[in-house]
Formats: sequence, structure tokens, C-alpha cells
Amino acid sequence: STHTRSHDYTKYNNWNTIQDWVISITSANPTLISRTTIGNTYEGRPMHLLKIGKSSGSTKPAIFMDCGIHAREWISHAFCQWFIKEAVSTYGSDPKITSLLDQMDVFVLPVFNVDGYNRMWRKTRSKKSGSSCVGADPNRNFDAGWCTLGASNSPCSDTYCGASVESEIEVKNVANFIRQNRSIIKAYLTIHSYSQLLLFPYSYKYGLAADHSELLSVAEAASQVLGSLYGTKYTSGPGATTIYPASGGSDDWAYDLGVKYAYTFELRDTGYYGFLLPESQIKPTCEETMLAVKYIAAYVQKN
Ligand code: ING
Ligand code: ZN
Repeated sequence: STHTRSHDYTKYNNWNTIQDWVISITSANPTLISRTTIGNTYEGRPMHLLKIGKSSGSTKPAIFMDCGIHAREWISHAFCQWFIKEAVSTYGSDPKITSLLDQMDVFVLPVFNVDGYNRMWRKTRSKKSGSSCVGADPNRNFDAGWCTLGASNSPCSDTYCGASVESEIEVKNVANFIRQNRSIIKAYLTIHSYSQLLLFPYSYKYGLAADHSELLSVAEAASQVLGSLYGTKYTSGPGATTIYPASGGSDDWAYDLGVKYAYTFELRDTGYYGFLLPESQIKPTCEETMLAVKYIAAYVQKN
């Protein structure tokens, strides 16, 4: 079987359930999935990373995707689980997925900010001496114009940039993995919610990325495909002018490292439910997002 019978992809699963599923879906699909741990979180939980792809004997180009940088954006975590299920269950029948997984590997980090998950919480859970406030914003902690624009020096702020670049161990673990694999990683996708946006660099400055017009046209086409299923409207553009200026974000950091196709998804909705998107919307949200992710992946594969 391709996946664990008992796993419910249309529920917001807690960390224990996700961790059991990560292990069982890997052992059920040994030819398509392999699992590593990129390190532990602040509180000591393992950061499981799954590599999805058909083994070819040689090193393949890859896409890196993470979910759950921000703990309360639960539709994000649900999407990574959905993506892995779809990838393994449609390999061999869906020509796009089959070709993608034959030629490339997709590294999926299903839960980035494990410690913060299952709370209405955004940040990590690291403790700082001299402050009673907990955590830093992992998406302000990357080395991309760190703590200049749209980030706070105050440990109590929800956009606290942290004590230094990569002070958060979860950020350091991800950054180390991507640095070590920079020669094979062609795209970086990071899944957030909410606002229905497809963002790309830059967010830490107003200047346009060198690849702006290509990034925009791919984003617009991906948004169009996404909307073709249920009519969901997405807006695409550089972070700074499309959502707000914000430094220390993961997509900007990956882009400046040399990962050209760096995108931040902001999934449903536009604010009616916000972070508390009902479980009834998990399936349609994941189905439409799959179309956009598959579009970008196919584009990256041929370029
Ligand atoms: N939005 C992102 C945030 O971290 C973002 C927007 C994207 C900022 C890319 C910086 C870089 O604020 C959410 N919802 O978290
Ligand atoms: Zn977020």
C-alpha cells in the first residue's frame, strides 16, 4: 500500500500523529521515500525530512519544500502531508508526478517549527535569559537583511528576529541542509497561511530580484492553474510590495544563496477564518495548491 490506512489527511493532525505517519509512510514506500533527520528542535524533537523520488543511482536535482515555519498556520502542515500522499499514490499513473520523481527528488520538511505546533502560536519556543517572553520568529531569523525591515528587536514581539542570524536551532538546521545541498537544490518552496498569495524575492528590500520577470511569470501561471479548480483568487509578486517588507525570510535567503525558484505560498483564506481555517477546507485547499506546486515543479524540471 502507498500510505498508512489510518492517517486522515483531511484533519489537522497533532505532532505525535504526524511523526508516526512520517515513519510509517516511509516504510510503506521504500522505493520512493527515504527519511533523514536534519537535527533536533530547541526542545529536542527530531526534524524529520523526507526525500521523495525514484532512486536512480546518481544524484538528482532537487526541490526543497517546508511546511509549518509558523506553528499556527495549520493548513500549511496539512499541505505537506497531502503532497507526500499524492506524490506516492499517483506515481506511475500521473505522468507529471512520475516524470518529476523519476528526474528529481523533492525534499519535504513536514513540520519546521515542531515545538510551537498545536498552539495558536507563531514563533519558536526558545528561551532567552533576561526576558520572560518565549521564542523568535523563524521567518525573521534567516540571513537576509537580518532584522532591518519589518522585524523587531524585542523578544516579546511576534516578529522578533532572534538574538543573531540563525540563533534558532530549527533555522540553523534547515539553512545547514540547504547550504550543504545547494548544488542540487533548484527550487525552494515554503508554505504559510493565510492571504492567498504567491510571493517571491525580495521581502527584505524593495529592489527587484535579478530574475524578477521569470519569477513573476511562473507565479502568475501557477496562480492561474491554482484558480482553475475552485476559482480561488491568488495575487503574486515580490514580498515587500505584495504583502509587507520583512527581513530575515527563508525565501530571500535561499534566493541569495543561489536557489533561483524561491517562493512563499500564503494559502487560504483571505481573513474570514484566518489561521482557523475549517477542516472542511483542507481537501479543496490542498487539491488546488497541488496544481500550483506541480506547475512550478514541472517548470523547474524543464529549466
Ligand atoms: N507571512 C510571511 C511572514 O513571515 C513573508 C510573509 C514571506 C515574510 C516571505 C518574509 C518573507 O510574515 C506569514 N503569514 O507568516
Ligand atoms: Zn507564516
